[in-house]
Amino acid sequence: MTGVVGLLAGIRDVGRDRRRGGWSRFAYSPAELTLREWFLAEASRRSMDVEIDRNGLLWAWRRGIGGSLDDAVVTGSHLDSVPGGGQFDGPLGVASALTAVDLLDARGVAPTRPLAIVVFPEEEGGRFGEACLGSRLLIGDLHPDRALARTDADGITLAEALTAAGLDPSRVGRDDKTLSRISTFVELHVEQGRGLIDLDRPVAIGSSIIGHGLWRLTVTGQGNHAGATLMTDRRDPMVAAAAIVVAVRDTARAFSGARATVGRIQPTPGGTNVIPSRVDIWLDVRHPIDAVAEQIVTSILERARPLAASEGCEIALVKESYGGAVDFDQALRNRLAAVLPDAPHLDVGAGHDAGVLAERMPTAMLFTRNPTGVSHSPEEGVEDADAEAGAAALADVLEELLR
Ligand code: HGY
Ligand code: MN
Ligand code: MN
Repeated sequence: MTGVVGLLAGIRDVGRDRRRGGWSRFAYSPAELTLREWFLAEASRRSMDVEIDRNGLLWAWRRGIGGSLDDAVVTGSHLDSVPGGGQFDGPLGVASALTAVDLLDARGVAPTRPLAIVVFPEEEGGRFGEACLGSRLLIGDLHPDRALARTDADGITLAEALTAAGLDPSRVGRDDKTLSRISTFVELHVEQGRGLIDLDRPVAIGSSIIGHGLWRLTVTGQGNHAGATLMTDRRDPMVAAAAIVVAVRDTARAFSGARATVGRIQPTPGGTNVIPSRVDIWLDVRHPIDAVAEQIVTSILERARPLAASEGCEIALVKESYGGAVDFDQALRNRLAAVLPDAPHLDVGAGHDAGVLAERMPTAMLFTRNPTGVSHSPEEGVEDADAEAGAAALADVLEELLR
């Protein structure tokens, strides 16, 4: 097998998660480090100059005339995953970018401008809790000290993970030199909804991304013994947390277009025969309008406080990460539409590094049909023919942008 399907087949067993099912490829974990090496090897095989920048982003360059790296057209995506995720969220964009380079070579396209593929670390925030960490460090949207101090579930900091991966944490931060090289960024990604199924098309162009925030809500009560503590003597944060999770769902239902999810809940200490002393709930709240996303969280807090109080518990809320709503550059979208006239335009509910870079340069997205419409799950899928169609569409777009 060649093309996208062949490339993805070559990494299919990297990071399989036997406990959860699906794939768990956390940033700078052995699985993702293996994928990073895979990418660098595949790019080198295509005579691309590879480098790892100060923020841990991987770059593969086809230099322009005279070896120039300026005014570059850049494509790429991420390799890290959510816990127990699918195999296409991220890697499909990277494999499609490598295949698009092959297609441009086969067409004899000899661009005068540089072409690059970039791989962003920690797009999911699955290990350190900051979504789009790599791209946000690149543009200076995330302070290095905050990022480096973030810890994973084992208490390992990003600084320690970077050091273990052979990178220098002291160099992390806004990188205007790298940003100045990029004139346009286009990311291909698996669609994470049903848009293309319902429209019966293989590839779409991105219109917008809704705003996406992560908050940590901590419920504090009284830790105690599960057997020796009478029901009348308890201040159980797990009971309060359960009521709050339902309130999160009810609040979101009251705001049209809102999404609110509790996918992660963590009792401390977490013993089977222990009433927890605290429970952490992570809120993933999204809305097309940033101010409304904030309003939703305020409403959740207003409901949560009395629910906690009725169990003799208290709550505290910390905003962990926020990516604003994005409308992709209209002029660039028009150029893509001219190249791909049959491609529908989709508003998407998932966050992407392209949404972060959109703050600093014209960016666009392409989406490849997912026949299940399910993502962040092993059920995420892409048909072989659609995978190759997506790479061909990306090659068409890159050829146009490189003119
Ligand atoms: O969560 C998201 O929207 C993306 O998959 N990181
Ligand atoms: Mn994802
Ligand atoms: Mn993704």
